[in-house]
Amino acid sequence: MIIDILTLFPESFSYLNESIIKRAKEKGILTINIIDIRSFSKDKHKKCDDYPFGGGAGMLMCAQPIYDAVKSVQNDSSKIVLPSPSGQIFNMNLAKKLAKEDHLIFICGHYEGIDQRIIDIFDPLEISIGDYVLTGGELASMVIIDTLIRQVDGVITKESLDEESFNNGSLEYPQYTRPQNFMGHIVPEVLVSGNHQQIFDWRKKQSLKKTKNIRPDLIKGENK
Ligand code: 6GU
Repeated sequence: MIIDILTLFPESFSYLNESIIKRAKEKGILTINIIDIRSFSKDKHKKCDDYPFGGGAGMLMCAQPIYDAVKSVQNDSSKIVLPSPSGQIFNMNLAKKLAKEDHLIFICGHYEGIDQRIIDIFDPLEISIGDYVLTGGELASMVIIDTLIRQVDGVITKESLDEESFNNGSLEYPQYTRPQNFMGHIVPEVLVSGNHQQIFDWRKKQSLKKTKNIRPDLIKGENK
């Protein structure tokens, strides 16, 4: 998979050089290119923002530099994503769909947003990562990319994916590692019993209990 990230803040993306994403790149499963939108500006001062027509707060990102940046990477198989607080809400299902794409282009908006004509011309998939407002699309892009990369074949083991929160519609059960006694807090007996059926049943029960408590909406299937 190739991911091109178009941004005015290329330095924000160092997180994508760490851990699982780093290994996916090393395995050749993933290529991430960070592209500076400013380098495409035809303005003599490389300006990329301006006041909104009709007035209102803040600045908007101009169409021209974004248009040229998209055109520099777009091909027939590209899917364009625009992280935006007014997009559809991101979830695991959407992450799994995006993980099947060959080429993703992320447009990171900043300031009060981007000129509507970019949306009209490219018809990007607008995705919000939740009901709150971030300063720009950079953090949201990283959240979306981090989530979808884990779903690409070969990035992490199938067992890890099967076990994690949301995959079976519930939150993950509590987990423990050594030592068995930490400051008087003892690991539940069943986990050291060696009885796999009992361990399985305990985990399932804990998972359901936690989900009922914290995310009852998941049990009712409201977020499917
Ligand atoms: Cl994708 N962008 C911004 N700026 N704010 C957000 C968001 C995205 N998702 C939730 N809030």
